[in-house]
Amino acid sequence: MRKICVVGLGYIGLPTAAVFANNGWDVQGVDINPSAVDAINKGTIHIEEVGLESLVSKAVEEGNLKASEKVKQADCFIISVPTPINDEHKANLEYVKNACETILGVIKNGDTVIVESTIPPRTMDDVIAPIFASSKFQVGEDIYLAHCPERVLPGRIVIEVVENDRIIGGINKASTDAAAEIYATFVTGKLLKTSALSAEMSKLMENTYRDVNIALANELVKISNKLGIDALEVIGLANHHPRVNLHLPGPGVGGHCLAVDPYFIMEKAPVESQLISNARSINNSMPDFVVEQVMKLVESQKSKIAILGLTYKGNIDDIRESPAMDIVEKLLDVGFSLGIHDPHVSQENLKIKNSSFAEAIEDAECILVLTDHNEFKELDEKVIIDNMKYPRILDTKNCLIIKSEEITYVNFGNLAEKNKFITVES
Ligand code: SAJ
Repeated sequence: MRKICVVGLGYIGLPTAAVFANNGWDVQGVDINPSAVDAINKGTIHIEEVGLESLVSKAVEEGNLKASEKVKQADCFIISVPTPINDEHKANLEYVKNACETILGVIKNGDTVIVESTIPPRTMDDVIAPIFASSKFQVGEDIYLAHCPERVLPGRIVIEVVENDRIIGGINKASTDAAAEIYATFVTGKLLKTSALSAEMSKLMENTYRDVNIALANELVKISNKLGIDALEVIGLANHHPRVNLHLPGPGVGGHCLAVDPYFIMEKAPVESQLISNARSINNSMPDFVVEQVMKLVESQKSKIAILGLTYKGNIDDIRESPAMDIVEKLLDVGFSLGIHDPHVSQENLKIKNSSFAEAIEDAECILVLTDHNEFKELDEKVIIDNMKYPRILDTKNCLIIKSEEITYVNFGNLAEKNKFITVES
């Protein structure tokens, strides 16, 4: 049985390890977090992902998946550790470099090292290859190196890791072929063979494409607000064109991918990446824009606002880079008092209080919807009318269905129109 060692057992590494283990590989999972290692060895998981627990417990039970804190000898190594950005918006490659250094201690002739972590362009050639070149091995001849970025969507990881087409970018042809042969053991999508450099850039451009297009939709909202146009209607109409796909506006762009990956390109070519950089600024400006709109809907800067949703998108529990968290801070800085409700986020992950819906809206002058969780689509309108000071809603995700005319419903389509008509009762 061939051996594979997966370094980093997070949202990507653990599903990858489990899928390999269920497809004929002897898998060693490695993580620096002892409680993750412990949980996995018991056949349980430390993260939330649909279908993952049964995959892990089957693999552990059959003896094909073991976790530890140390890298062990294997025929293939997969690096799936985080590459966060620092305060200067530069990629922090320390985790990836450390993983390479530890692999260097056990690697042997004929082995393959695959980096799945998202990395800035040229990282394989300029950072990773030199680490292995410092050993006794000829890189690309004795050992093989490839970048094979993942493109899975949280909530569908277990399915997409198998079914999605996969980019396989070796630092030379022998490396590409070696990595492709490894993924061929379970990927049912196409294996797209290329260079490491093209693989790095393609991954970054996929997420940058979305970030730039979301910025365009957000800019449309600001323009429409100024000119008295319904931006959401315009998007609907324009998208009837067979070759147009305007994205959806929102309170900003969050998550660890779209809000991060464009910076990896900007870091390497700052002068050339003007559009990408502007798109980042536009999306980063949305929390301020939302706060400005809230100010127009309330009586004073000490009013109570009810926040619905903290996660970076709907129906997940992830608050990383979430614009909602940013908006909460900005509203608190202004002096508003907040009632906060997010049924997907547990209190232990928050410094602020996560209340029930009823408690959050009690006496509030405005509900501010920041995430499109399914639970928010049909709210109890009577509870809103009976318990709020003024029944007003600003829905930045355009996800609510409001029937009652007693409730003032504002979204990014009717912002300009509603702002004109709202008067504060004394
Ligand atoms: N958003 C909008 N308007 C839209 C679409 C999204 O404002 O029209 C916002 C969301 O609310 C959220 C953010 O963008 O704040 C990102 O959400 P997302 O669902 O687009 O992306 P992620 O970050 O959950 O996952 C992405 C995916 N990439 C693409 O769809 C190109 C996924 O396939 C990648 O694997 C993942 O990034 C990654 O790891 O790179």
